[in-house]
Amino acid sequence: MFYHLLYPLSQDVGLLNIFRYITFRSFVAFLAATLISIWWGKHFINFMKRKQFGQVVRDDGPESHLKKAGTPTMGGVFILGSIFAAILISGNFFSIPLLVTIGVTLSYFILGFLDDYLKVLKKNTDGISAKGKLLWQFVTAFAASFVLVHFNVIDTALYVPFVKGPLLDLGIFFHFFAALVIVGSSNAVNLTDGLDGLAIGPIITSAASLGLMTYVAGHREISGYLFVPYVESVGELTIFAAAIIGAGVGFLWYNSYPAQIFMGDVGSLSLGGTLGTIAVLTKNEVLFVIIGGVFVTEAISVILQVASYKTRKKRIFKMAPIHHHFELMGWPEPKVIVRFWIISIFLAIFAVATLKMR
Ligand code: 57M
Repeated sequence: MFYHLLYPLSQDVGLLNIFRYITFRSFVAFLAATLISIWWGKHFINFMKRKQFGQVVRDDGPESHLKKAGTPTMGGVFILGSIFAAILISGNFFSIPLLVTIGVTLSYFILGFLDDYLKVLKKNTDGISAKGKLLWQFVTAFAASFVLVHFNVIDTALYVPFVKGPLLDLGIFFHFFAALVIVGSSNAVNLTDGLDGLAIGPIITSAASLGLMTYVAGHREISGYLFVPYVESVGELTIFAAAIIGAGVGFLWYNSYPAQIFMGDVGSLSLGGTLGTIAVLTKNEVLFVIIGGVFVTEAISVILQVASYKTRKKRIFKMAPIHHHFELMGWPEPKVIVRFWIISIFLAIFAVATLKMR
């Protein structure tokens, strides 16, 4: 809004020229998202408590989780609400990358909201069927990929870390690849969201790392200097990433152990989809496996556990996803959480460092 309303006035009021800069608008988005989410979070938690809309906890999980029953959930409502408010304040809505990323985020937000609504408010613990969720996610991801390629925002080439230029052109298969990244990221974040603050920590580090990638990819000179593919107006996603960090910090204010609220599928599915979409838009799908390494490890632990149990009737981990395995090994919940945060910080820093290793 400020960009569209105030920047044009910069002819007369020179100071308003500052709204031209992505760095300034990203700082405004970060600050706005942080303040809005801290303020909104307090009221949302009280509302969910008054309505007694609390988490239903399955009894087949770790013993320590049973006391979490009734904790308010669906915190993703105010996380994404704060993000969208911050983007409304700072974003340039003439950017196709921004509009497409908002579209994917909104679609997954609605999916997660409906799933949580059925589980938490309607006490129908199953929510939307797994097949129904996957169909919704893939249709959204395919649509986003086709729009981006159709409008020549991105090409269908595959880029990998440490290699200058495209590795190969995926052609029509790029849409399946891009959809797999977006849907996989959404579900991996969803699986990770099983301990207080465990998902939002790596979401913040991933948004910081990807946010830097969007700034570089959207800048003609810097992208050329670093041999990074230039993507027109993808720099507007730096504002989106800054808003995610701000709203994430605001959410963590309440979700830190012992959590006063969980983000719900409305938060994990949408934020995971957003990160995957940003990775596709900056041609960093493979690097995102490193950036989101905690999410990838959690998802792989489930795949391995289910495959092992189905083929050998034996478990590899005490319980999957892997955060439960460490809990059952006797690690206190806060220790599992902070150690996963430390790993995600290192992965994000390493991913940024690869920009110079091409
Ligand atoms: C998403 N949801 C948490 C909360 C959060 C195939 C199988 C691996 C699926 C998986 C599953 O059900 N995943 C669903 C994880 C749940 O959190 C809610 O869900 C939202 C995220 N989608 O926002 O609303 C529980 O997680 C805990 N929690 C916190 N703090 C937080 O900040 O403590 C969440 C956020 C909450 C709360 O207890 O109730 C979840 O764990 O369900 N299934 C599992 O993850 C189960 N694993 C399992 O069955 N493993 C099997 C096989 C299938 C691999 C095995 O190892 O043999 C575990 N989860 C549960 N019970 N609930 C263990 C059993």
